[in-house]
Amino acid sequence: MLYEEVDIENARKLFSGECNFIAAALNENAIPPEDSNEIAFAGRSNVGKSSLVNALTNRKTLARTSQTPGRTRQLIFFDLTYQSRKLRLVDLPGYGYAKAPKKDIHSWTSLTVKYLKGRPSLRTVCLLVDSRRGIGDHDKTIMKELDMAAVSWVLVLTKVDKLNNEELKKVKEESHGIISKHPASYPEIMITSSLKNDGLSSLRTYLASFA
Ligand SMILES: Nc1nc2c(ncn2[C@@H]2O[C@H](COP(=O)(O)OP(=O)(O)OP(=O)(O)O)[C@@H](O)[C@H]2O)c(=O)[nH]1
Ligand SMILES: [Mg+2]
Repeated sequence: MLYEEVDIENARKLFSGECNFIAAALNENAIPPEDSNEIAFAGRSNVGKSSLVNALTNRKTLARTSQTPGRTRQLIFFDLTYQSRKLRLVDLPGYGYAKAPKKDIHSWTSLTVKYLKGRPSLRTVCLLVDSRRGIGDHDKTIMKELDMAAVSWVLVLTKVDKLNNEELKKVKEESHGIISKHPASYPEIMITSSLKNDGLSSLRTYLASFA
């Protein structure tokens, strides 16, 4: 096997290995100790964070999903284990959904922001953007915050099953133009559909490199 094939196979094994719920944190005290490398899933409410965690791990009901924005209210920690390799996945509450919406980052839960900025075991943040909407102002604010906190992140476009080729090309170009200005961003964009399982193997392979 080529090196690349070995990486893909190892990632597949890790993500289909054991996956255990560790904690649901509503306050700082409930955040588990930093005993493994972590990957967090961030983005607007309803963008598909919980669905992506389920699709990556091939489990339909691991993380709770909903058609109504604001489903995930806590920081949810899951541990993936395969042989001696471990990776912790963190499903975050979404931003941009509030009865009285504020445009700035303060409308996101302060616990989430505190977590993202002060977690040395956090290896990277998957920043999810709905491919139909493209990158919005709120996403740009988060990108700047992550850059300033020197937390690396990767842009993940979601729900690409809803786009035709032309629309996909356009959002990819626009997104590349934006992320290229951000020093903490991974230079490649992950193009995904949790519904159709598109792009999941590449994303798993990238994330498994942090295990
Ligand atoms: N067509 C399509 N729909 C999707 C996809 N991923 C998620 N959805 C739908 O989008 C809605 C929101 O999904 P969630 O995974 O709950 O979104 P979330 O980002 O976790 O939302 P919050 O927890 O509220 O922040 C659900 O109705 C999902 O079925 C996808 O790849 N394609
Ligand atoms: Mg959710």
